[in-house]
Amino acid sequence: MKKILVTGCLGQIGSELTMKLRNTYGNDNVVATDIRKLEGNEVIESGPFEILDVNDGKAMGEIAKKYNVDSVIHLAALLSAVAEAKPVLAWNINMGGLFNALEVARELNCSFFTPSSIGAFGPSTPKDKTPQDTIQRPQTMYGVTKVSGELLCDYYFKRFGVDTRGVRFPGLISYKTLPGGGTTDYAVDIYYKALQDKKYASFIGEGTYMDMMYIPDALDAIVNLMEADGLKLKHRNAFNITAMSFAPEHVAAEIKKHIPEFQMTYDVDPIRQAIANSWPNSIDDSAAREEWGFNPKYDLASMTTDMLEKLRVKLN
Ligand code: AKB
Repeated sequence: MKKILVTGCLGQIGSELTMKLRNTYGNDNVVATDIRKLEGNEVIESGPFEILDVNDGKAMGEIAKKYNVDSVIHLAALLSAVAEAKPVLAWNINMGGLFNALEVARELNCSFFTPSSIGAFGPSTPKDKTPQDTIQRPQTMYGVTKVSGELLCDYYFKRFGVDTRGVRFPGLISYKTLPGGGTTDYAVDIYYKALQDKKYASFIGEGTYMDMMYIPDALDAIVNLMEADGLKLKHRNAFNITAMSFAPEHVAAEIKKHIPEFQMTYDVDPIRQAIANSWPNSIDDSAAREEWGFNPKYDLASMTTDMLEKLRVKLN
């Protein structure tokens, strides 16, 4: 990667990935785009930025040509709970945006990354140690767009030779930018509430296991996969990756080690609970480890220590 176009640069992944890429590849070599502009935001201030609606394929192509990009990292998408509330919009943004981004990559011969998700699995998928290659019959609009996206990226590689790559992200936990509209967001909210109110009502019920990952491991995964030797990749577009699997009570217990007075209760949201119930408890990421050396650093304990330390500074 030398000149990179990022879509959705102000989202949970984009806001941190853009800064990491600029530190690695140079500020001018990472073109950040988003549908909105946030004055004073470091992503907008530190390098090239363009307003872009990913449904406008022509505008995307023009920006890519203007900066002569050789890589596209397409992040703009709606997350699972919002997608369930607005399925038509989710289809249009998640599929239309991806199609436009793939077309730009094809036309300009760019390498390409876009994330899939554990949401690409469904209730008939094996729940524990979910294999890399398995049944994918999701029953959410988010899941439908994620499976379709995986297939579309495979198609662009096989049919047009576009160097498409991707991972199935678990829930991502970060302190800089809130995720907004996901099923796994409780695992971010809980840290804020623990520090602010010493209590949290979880919208996901006790005993509901989902895969999770701290954002530094997710960012490393993107860069390492993009820099990996393409000849060693057998799966390319939908690598299972995970760093930990836990239920709400486990993260609460870990937070209590730092904030003994913290209390968690439950106020389960039936829609997000149903989505969580249809996802795996834990996925098998051995293909990513074997094919490109995926190796996350953070577990629940080290992530909790770091999250609380960083958030304390941010909230003060
Ligand atoms: C969501 O909860 O929608 C996302 C995801 C796991 O894809 N965090």
